[in-house]
Amino acid sequence: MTMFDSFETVTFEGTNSENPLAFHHYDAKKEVMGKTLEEHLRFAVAYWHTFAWEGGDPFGGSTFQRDWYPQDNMENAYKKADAAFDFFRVLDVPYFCWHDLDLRPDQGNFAGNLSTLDQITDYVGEKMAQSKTKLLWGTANMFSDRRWMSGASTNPDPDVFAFAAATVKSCMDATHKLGGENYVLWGGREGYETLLNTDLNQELDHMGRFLNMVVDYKHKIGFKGAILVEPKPQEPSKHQYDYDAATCIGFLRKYGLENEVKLNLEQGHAILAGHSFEHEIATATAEGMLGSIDMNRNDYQSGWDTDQFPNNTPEVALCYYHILKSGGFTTGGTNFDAKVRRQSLTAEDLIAAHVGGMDICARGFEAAAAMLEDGGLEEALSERYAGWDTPEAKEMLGSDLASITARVLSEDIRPAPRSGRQEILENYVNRFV
Ligand code: XLS
Ligand code: NI
Ligand code: NI
Repeated sequence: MTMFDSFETVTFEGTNSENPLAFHHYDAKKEVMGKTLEEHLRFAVAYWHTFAWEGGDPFGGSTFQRDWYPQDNMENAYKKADAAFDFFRVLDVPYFCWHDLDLRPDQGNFAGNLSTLDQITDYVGEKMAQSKTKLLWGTANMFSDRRWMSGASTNPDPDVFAFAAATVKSCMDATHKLGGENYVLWGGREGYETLLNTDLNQELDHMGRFLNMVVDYKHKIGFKGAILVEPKPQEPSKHQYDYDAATCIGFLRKYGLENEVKLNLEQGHAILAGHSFEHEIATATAEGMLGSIDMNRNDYQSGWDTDQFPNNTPEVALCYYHILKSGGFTTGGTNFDAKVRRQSLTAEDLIAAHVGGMDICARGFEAAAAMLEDGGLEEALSERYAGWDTPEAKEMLGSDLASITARVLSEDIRPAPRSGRQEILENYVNRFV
């Protein structure tokens, strides 16, 4: 018995259906640009928000009271896994993601953590064998326990670095064992509270060295998935080193990892960094470094990482536009790093939240595909940069300031400003969303 077993598997019923637990837009088997929506979008459920988060906030504790609480013992960890796989059945979702700590409680020492992770991932592996749901990515929670309060790989204490190395190794092994398609590192506490007690340079060097060890280990065990880092500017640390996509790309280059590590980008983190999600995605795709996405949304007024389910088609459409334009996901997918609000207590709330998120993504994705097939934005782009197709323009990039100056004088070059046509392009996008 789980809280989800009275629910049938959610099916596509189309936009005329009034059933709140049906897909109105996400038709998993529908073909768009040569692949089904299921194959394009590669949806994943986040174990932490959907099963491990108890509905607490800074002013109050658990509101959800699931029957696998308290989450401090292995018996309830197994119960939670039963519920999770029943939930995956209801959603018919192709993927899920976890942190080690979502699957089983911390044992307070590494040997205990290792053996309980082994036990629970054996169990999860058996569940996966009976289910269609696969592992999109695994990761280590190196931010909740107090041992991580001053960072993991960037901790001033080498013992914490060692504990972090052992923890990541165990989580990579577990991800590999379960056939995971990526391994993610999000550095929630890889940053600082105050520069008064922080040696920035040393911490960044340690983080670069650590990530190199992760990549070496990936090759050693023959893990074929991608290693991904997840940018976020702040929260829980006041400042996080992996601030945004551009910062991460610079970091990866500095430590020689640009061909080994890609990015897992999250909508809410983009907003916290003062960007739009499509800015982050376009920055990564421009460098061929987009790995996967954590789809959610922030409350635009609160300034926190509120991890709500997406519900804005135009925003989502532009994100998938850049993903599709770059060729779509390979190892990555759309993970709902999103949670229901703490008053949303029921099984129905949890299911409906995911159904709505999947529908919004499908709508946005189809709009993106239609825009790309129409080609209007690409045409406008090539027209805007057409001047650079001329031989003189190309030659200039290989020349120097003095010769360019001579040409400006001899040809009496006087630039004629041209419209950027922003509103016309915005109107164009609005025809599709
Ligand atoms: C937190 C992050 C986290 C990562 C995985 O803000 O989004 O959930 O995705 O550690
Ligand atoms: Ni987040
Ligand atoms: Ni995330």
